[in-house]
Amino acid sequence: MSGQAPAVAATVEIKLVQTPAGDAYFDPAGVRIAAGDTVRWVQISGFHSVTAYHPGNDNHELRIPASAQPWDSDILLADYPKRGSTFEHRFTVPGVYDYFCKPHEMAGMVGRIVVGDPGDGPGTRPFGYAPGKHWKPVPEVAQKAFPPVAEILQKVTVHVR
Ligand SMILES: [Cu+2]
Repeated sequence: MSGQAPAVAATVEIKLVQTPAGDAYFDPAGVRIAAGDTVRWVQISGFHSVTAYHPGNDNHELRIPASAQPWDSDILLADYPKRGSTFEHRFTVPGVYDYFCKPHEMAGMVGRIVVGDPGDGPGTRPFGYAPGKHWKPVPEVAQKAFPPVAEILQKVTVHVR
């Protein structure tokens, strides 16, 4: 890769899915994008949120770059293509971003975005890396659901289901 930014920033789509059996997930669960790109989440079935792991979001563990802005879509309103079924966020700070779905975090509905190079920011650290902060821990079932950073770098897009 050259150090030059692409002339036109990309928009990458991630689906929010719930199967009739109740299985809920982001598809793809892992993506790699370039700084300046936008991710557009699209609610296909079920009701979901797209929420950054950040203390500003209900005291969750910080798992995005320290200088990046957190985001929280809250629960999206409808299935695509109805109004209120999508949410967009533009990523400008390189690093690893972990995020979750509020209704389904306990079911392991989490996702990971690598912007440019992963670096060594909060999203690359072990879960529970700062016990003194008393942040809400990432549930064990969610910890196991994140695609590894190395796999995202290798495949660019990682599907878990
Ligand atoms: Cu969900």
